[in-house]
Order: sequence, then structure tokens, then C-alpha cells
Amino acid sequence: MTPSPEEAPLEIYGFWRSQAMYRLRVALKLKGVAYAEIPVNLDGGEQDTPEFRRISPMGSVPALIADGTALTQSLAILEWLEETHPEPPLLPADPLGRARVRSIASVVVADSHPLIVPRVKRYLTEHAGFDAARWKAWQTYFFTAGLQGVEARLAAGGGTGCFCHGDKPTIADICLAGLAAGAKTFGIAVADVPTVDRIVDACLALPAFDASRADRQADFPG
Ligand SMILES: N[C@@H](CCC(=O)N[C@@H](CS)C(=O)NCC(=O)O)C(=O)O
Repeated sequence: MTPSPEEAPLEIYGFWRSQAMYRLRVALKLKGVAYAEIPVNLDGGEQDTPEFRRISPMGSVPALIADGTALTQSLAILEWLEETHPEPPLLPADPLGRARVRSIASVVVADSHPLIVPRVKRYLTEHAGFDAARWKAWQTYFFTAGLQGVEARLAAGGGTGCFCHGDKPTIADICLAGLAAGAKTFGIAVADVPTVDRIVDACLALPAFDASRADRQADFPG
């Protein structure tokens, strides 16, 4: 049977290792929204084809197709999802709590993750003389700065509970777990982040987070 438009899964261009795609996978699963992931091989340069650039002008995943419109930028898509599928909420009800959650998420999404994506590696390798060791040191620095930065925020209180804000997962947990997963994928261990470690463990115990792991995706190369 052909599904009606309402039932058709959302289409999202993604990549198994993408932290930004991971955020969407978790949120969609937590909210029970069906989606189909269309792999874009970032290691094979598929993000730079003219066809994909028409969908995502920055050549980045995720790109979600909603009513024929391509949406990019994971945080914007998470907010769209929250507005279109409010249950269960992934933002707190109070404005201060919402700001705190968005602030923690932004440490990851705006201040950490953009520095360690393939296009940055490509530029540093091709134009700044980076070899594998310098890239690893760069990655380690920014994963560490991000995770230790979030640790400081969480350890200072202000709403930290079983999760980053209270006892239910929010957008902050989704972004944090993605950063921690990225560090693990690249074999980078970050010390002295006990609150982050505790919260990431709590996230990974939830099926939505576990099923979103890079190594559980259809395009994971093994
Ligand atoms: N700020 C964007 C970042 C998107 C992004 O850079 N995604 C990475 C994968 S995690 C990507 O597609 N990179 C392609 C490249 O660097 O060439 C978001 O949150 O969606």
C-alpha cells in the first residue's frame, strides 16, 4: 500500500559518522517520527556534487526535505521538529530553562563541532601543511574544549539532573551525546568530565540514542 503523504517518512540526507545527523536521528526516534536516511558519502566527496549542493548549499548533512523544502542546519531542524511534533518535548517549558538548554547545545553545535568537520580538515591539510598528527592534535583540542566546557556548565548546577537539564533528555543531551560519540569514533579520550560521562551513559541507555549510533547505520562501512 502506498502511504499517504502524512504517513510517508521524512527524507533526510545524512552520513553514518555525522554528529549533526546523529542529533536528528535521536530526536526523531524520541518523538516517534518515521524517517528515511539517504546516505551522502562524505569520505567520497558526494557533498560537493552540484546535485547535492542544490539541496545543501554548504555541502553539509543533514538536509531534511519537508513539504518539498530542503531544511539544513541541525539545530534549526531540531527546533522545527519541536514545533511540528511537540511530544515528548525536547525543550523545557520555562524560558530560562530553554535558554540554558539552547546554550549548552550551542557550545557543541556552534563552538566545537564546526571546527572538526571534513571541510576544515581538508583546508588545513591542503593549505596549512597539516599532517595526520597535527590534525589529531587539533581534533583532540576541540573535542576536549567542548566536552570540558559543557562539564563546567553542568557541574555548576543551574538545573543539571539525571540529564543536562532535569530528568528528561533535551536538545542539550542530544548534542552532547553526539559530541561524545564523535570523540569515541576518532579514538579521542577526554579526561575529567565526570558529569558529562554520567549523562552520556544515561543517554546511551535509551533506545533512541543507542539506535542512532554511527556503527548501527546502514552506510557504516564496518
Ligand atoms: N552546523 C551544521 C553542521 C553540518 C556539518 O558540517 N555536517 C558535517 C557532517 S557532521 C558535514 O556534512 N560536513 C561536510 C564537509 O565538511 O565536507 C549543522 O549543525 O547541521
